[in-house]
Amino acid sequence: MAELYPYIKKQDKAVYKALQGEETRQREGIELIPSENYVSKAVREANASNLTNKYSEGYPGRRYYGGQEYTDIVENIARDRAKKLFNCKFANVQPHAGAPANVAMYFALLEPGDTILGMDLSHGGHLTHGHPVTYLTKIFKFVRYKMKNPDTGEIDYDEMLQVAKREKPKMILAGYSAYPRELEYEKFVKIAKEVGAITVMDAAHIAGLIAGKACKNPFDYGFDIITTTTHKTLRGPRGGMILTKENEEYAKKIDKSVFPGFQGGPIMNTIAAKAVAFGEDLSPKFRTYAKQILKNAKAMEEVYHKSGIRMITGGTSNHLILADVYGSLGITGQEAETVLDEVGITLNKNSIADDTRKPMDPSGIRFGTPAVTTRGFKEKECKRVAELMVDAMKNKSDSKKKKAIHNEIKSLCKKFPIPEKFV
Ligand code: DSN
Repeated sequence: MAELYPYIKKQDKAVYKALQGEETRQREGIELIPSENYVSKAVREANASNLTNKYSEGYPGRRYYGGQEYTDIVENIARDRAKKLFNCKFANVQPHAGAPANVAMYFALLEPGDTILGMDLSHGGHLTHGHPVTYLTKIFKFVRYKMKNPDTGEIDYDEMLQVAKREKPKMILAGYSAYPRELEYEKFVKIAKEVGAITVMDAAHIAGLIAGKACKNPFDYGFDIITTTTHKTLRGPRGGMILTKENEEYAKKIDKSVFPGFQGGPIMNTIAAKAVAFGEDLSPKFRTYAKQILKNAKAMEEVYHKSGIRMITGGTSNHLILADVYGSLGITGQEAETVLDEVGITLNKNSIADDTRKPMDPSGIRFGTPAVTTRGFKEKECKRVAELMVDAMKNKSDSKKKKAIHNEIKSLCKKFPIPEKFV
């Protein structure tokens, strides 16, 4: 293996050893966690750049410290590219991650005590959409809509309308971390208009699919706000972003809420990495990548169908699959995660809709294709990986079989090394 971190190697053996181990893990294993991906060397260079030395509180042209001639350039590039990618008027690229982006967005647009209508958490919603373990529930009132039927996945828009009329939410939230279907954004907007609510899409999982035109853009259907992380399908550094379609008042409130409301100095090296990633995302190659993610997920869906494994919503129309392995194979989500780890496949256990098992050992597994598609996998390889997954789960105690599967996974990874550049 080429020497990756020569300075760390000389100075700090303990950290070096861990980074090298992680390098091997990433190279030799298959990454199916649907919220993970690989970034280009250019994005990594920007993220490790000299901007880590700089404080830049404020926004371009309006900073609290001197020496901002280059940080302003970088932040403006990131903002302009983000606006182009999502076809909107305003972008705040300073949120440190997805959760802080959502928190800043709530406080920008709502008052304490206001009501937010979001997806039932067990049906695919996210912690920051009002899980009782978060402090957000001490400040705002969260009310819920659900899927009509977890086996088909259609959202119950009639229920959404009823709850909206009854509860008068100030905000209607779409966007989920474990929901494998496209959304009918026009229905959200219609209901929001009826009750005077703001529409927000938490697009963290599918932002790259929207930017790459493989999924619909909520702004085209009248959504007001999109929040997202930048490190999933967008293939950028770990970070967050808030986009506003056209309402300048919302955008101003969001800027004030991110800084000084919630954050101090922006992480300018990460903002440079966001700029570089968004530059890559604007390339025609990125559109091909986004479409291939969907085709690869469909190829895996086919294998799960054939194997008789229940998938929540019946399959997938995006990058991820949520499979009820406990109901179908009698293996818990935790057991499946562990056995797949043993054969070099990383994914996560996940609760399924209305799960009767506990979150730390739920009935399901969640997996997706963004990272393997970056690696160059097409339908053929994804189908094979799905077959190997099913084989491993069915033979969880057969060490000989698991060794053979692990060897096949390793040789597949060798054939498809992690790429260094995307444009
Ligand atoms: N942790 C992210 C995910 O895996 O979906 C969401 O926060």
